[in-house]
Amino acid sequence: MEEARQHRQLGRRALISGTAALAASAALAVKAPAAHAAEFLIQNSFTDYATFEKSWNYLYPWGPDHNGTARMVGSSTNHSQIYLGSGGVLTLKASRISGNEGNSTVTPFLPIHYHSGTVHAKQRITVTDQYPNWIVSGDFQVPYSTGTWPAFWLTATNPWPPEADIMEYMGGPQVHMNTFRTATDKSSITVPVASPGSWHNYTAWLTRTNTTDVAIHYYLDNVKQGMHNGAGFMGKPMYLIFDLQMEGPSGSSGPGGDTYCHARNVSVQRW
Ligand SMILES: *[C@@H]1O[C@H](CO)[C@@H](O)[C@H](O)[C@H]1NC(C)=O
Ligand SMILES: *[C@@H]1O[C@H](CO)[C@@H](O)[C@H](O)[C@H]1NC(C)=O
Ligand SMILES: *[C@@H]1O[C@H](CO)[C@@H](O)[C@H](O)[C@H]1NC(C)=O
Ligand SMILES: *[C@@H]1O[C@H](CO)[C@@H](O)[C@H](O)[C@H]1NC(C)=O
Ligand SMILES: *[C@@H]1O[C@H](CO)[C@@H](O)[C@H](O)[C@H]1NC(C)=O
Ligand SMILES: CC(=O)N[C@H]1CO[C@H](CO)[C@@H](O)[C@@H]1O
Repeated sequence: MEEARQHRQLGRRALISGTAALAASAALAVKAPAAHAAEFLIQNSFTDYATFEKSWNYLYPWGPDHNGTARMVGSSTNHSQIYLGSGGVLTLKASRISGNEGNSTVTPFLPIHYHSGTVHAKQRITVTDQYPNWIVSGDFQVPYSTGTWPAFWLTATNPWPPEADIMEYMGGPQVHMNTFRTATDKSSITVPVASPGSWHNYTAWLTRTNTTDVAIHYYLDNVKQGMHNGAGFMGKPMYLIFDLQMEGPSGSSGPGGDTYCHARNVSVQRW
C-alpha cells in the first residue's frame, strides 16, 4: 500500500521541480541504491528556437511521413506547422491540403491529405543499470475529433518495438496509453478525458525490473492509471516523439480546416 501511495505521488512530485524529483528518488529508495539527484535532460526547452533546437529535431527520426495521412513540415526556417508561442508553448498545426501530393512513404502508404507537425527529442530514452529510472512528462492540449491522431510516445525503430505511448488520442475523448512488447503483444490503458482540449499532464515513469524488463507506470494529471511490463525494454534506446498525425486509425474524413495541438512543460529526467 505504501509503495502504491508513493507511486501515485511520484508523477505529481517529480513534475513539480528538480527538488521534487529528489523527493521522488527518495521515495524510491527501495529500488535506487543511493539517493541520486535526478538529472533533467530536457526542461524549459520551448522558450525560443535556439533553445528548442538544442533538445529537439523537426519531423520524425525517419523523415516527414508515417502511417497516417499527414506529411510533416518543419525546419529551422519553416515554422508554418511547428512553432513556439509565448509562455513556453509549442504548437503543432495540421492543415488540410488541396493538391495531390501522392501517398505516404510509410506503410500502409495512405494518401497525403494534410501538412502537420512532429518533433522528436535528440536525447534517446534508454533504461540501463546506470540509469534505471526515467520520467518523461508533458502538459498537452489536444484535438480529438474524427481523423485527429495526436501522440506523445517512445519508440525504438531498429528493431521496433519496444514502444510506449504516453498519450495518444484516436478521434475520440479517450487517452490511450499503450505498451508494445512485440508487434502483437500489446497492453493498453484507455481513460475517458472530459476535456482533452484543456491542459492535462501525461507522464510515464520507466523503472528497471531486472536484467531484461522495465516497469512502465502511466499517469494522467498525476494520478497513476496503470503499469505495464516492458518485457525486453532494458538497454533498448527509444526515440521520444510528439506528433499530430491525421486519419488512419483515428477515422476519416478528418477536419477540413486547421487543427492544433499544444505542449508545455515537457521534461525528461533520469536517475
Ligand atoms: C502506426 O505506427 C505506430 C508506431 O509505430 C504503431 O504503434 C501503430 O500500431 C501503427 N498503426 C497503424 C494503424 O498502422
Ligand atoms: C514550408 O514548407 C511547406 C512545404 O514544403 C511549404 O508549402 C511552405 O510554403 C513553407 N512555408 C514557409 C513559411 O516557408
Ligand atoms: C510548468 O508547471 C509548473 C508547475 O505546475 C508551473 O508553475 C509552470 O507555470 C508551468 N510552465 C509552463 C510553461 O506551463
Ligand atoms: C495511394 O493511396 C490510394 C488510396 O488509399 C491507394 O488507392 C493507392 O493504391 C495508393 N498508392 C500506392 C502507390 O500505394
Ligand atoms: C523479470 O521480471 C519479469 C516481470 O516481473 C518476469 O516476468 C521475468 O521472469 C523476470 N526475468 C528475470 C530474468 O528475472
Ligand atoms: C507540473 C505541471 O505541469 N503541472 C500542470 C499539470 O496540468 C495542470 C492542468 O491540468 C496545470 O495546472 C499544472 O501546472
